[in-house]
Amino acid sequence: MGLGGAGCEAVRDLLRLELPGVRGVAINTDATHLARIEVEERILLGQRTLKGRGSGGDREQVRASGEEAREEILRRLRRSEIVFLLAGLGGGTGSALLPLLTRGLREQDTLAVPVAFLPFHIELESNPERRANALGALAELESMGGLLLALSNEKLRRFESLPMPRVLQARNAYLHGLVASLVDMVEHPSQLNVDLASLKSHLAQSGVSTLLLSEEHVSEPERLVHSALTDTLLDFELTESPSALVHVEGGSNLTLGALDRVWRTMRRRLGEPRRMLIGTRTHPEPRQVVRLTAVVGGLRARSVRDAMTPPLIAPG
Ligand SMILES: Nc1nc2c(ncn2[C@@H]2O[C@H](COP(=O)(O)OP(=O)(O)OP(=O)(O)O)[C@@H](O)[C@H]2O)c(=O)[nH]1
Ligand SMILES: [Mg+2]
Repeated sequence: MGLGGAGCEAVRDLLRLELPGVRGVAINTDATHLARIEVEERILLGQRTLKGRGSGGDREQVRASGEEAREEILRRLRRSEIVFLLAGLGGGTGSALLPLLTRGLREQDTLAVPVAFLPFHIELESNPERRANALGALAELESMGGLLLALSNEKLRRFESLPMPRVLQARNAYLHGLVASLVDMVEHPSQLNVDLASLKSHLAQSGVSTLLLSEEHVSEPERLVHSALTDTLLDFELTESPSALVHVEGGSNLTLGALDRVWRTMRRRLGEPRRMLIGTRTHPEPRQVVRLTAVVGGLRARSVRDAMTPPLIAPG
């Protein structure tokens, strides 16, 4: 589900990549923008008050329209097992709807995964309204706990030599990997099974959690964990009491020894998490590549604090 301009564009682009069993919903207050988003379902919000022209950064007004439309939107999503909600934070629409609908979905026991694109720091530093919208939405999401995927635009700087459309493609490919692996993990049974119910109960006991993903050669279990923790576009830092769900997927050549090294490395790198749930799945044929999907809890989005620290106008 895409919320607001950036969120809707991301959903459209994500669905151009293969994602079986996933359908797209776009919600915006901007009718012209919404008309350009080709997904299964489109919802124009706040027609009466905002006249289809977007909110121009007015989070409060969108929140009021969102409250009014909440039951109707949630009703349409009642049969979905997992809902990923995508929004660029900083504007009015995405920033208002992301916490509102995440909360609503969780109240109806749907696994809601908010994906927040955090603005560039220059936007936070140079635009007090964007900053207030983004930080307000993020603080609300953090206070709810559960899964939160915060993708900082600032981290996209690692692609700075690429043209902007290619940068967004790279971000969407990364996001596609996260969505596909979470869906895959809970949809397909495995030897040490992680189903939707066990994921939900893990999340309920874990505070704010994020999703990590990596792939490495089957002979490199330590590196698999290292890549998952460091090679991420997500913005987070560990707090005092982490927890982890660690799911490893490989071929028929994946040994118990290799699995054990993944589990132990993860445990050490997280500083002895108070709770760790393990899952594995092996395919009938041998595979050179092993995939790690981890849900790590007890986090905070790093950008919240970072963004709070620099003064709005730097001296000099
Ligand atoms: N990564 C990325 N970020 C974007 C893009 N467009 C906008 N953003 C970010 O998303 C934030 C929100 O912008 P929009 O999505 O246009 O805002 P909106 O939710 O539609 O809200 P209003 O238009 O104010 O009602 C901005 O601060 C940008 O940082 C995009 O194409 N890609
Ligand atoms: Mg907009």
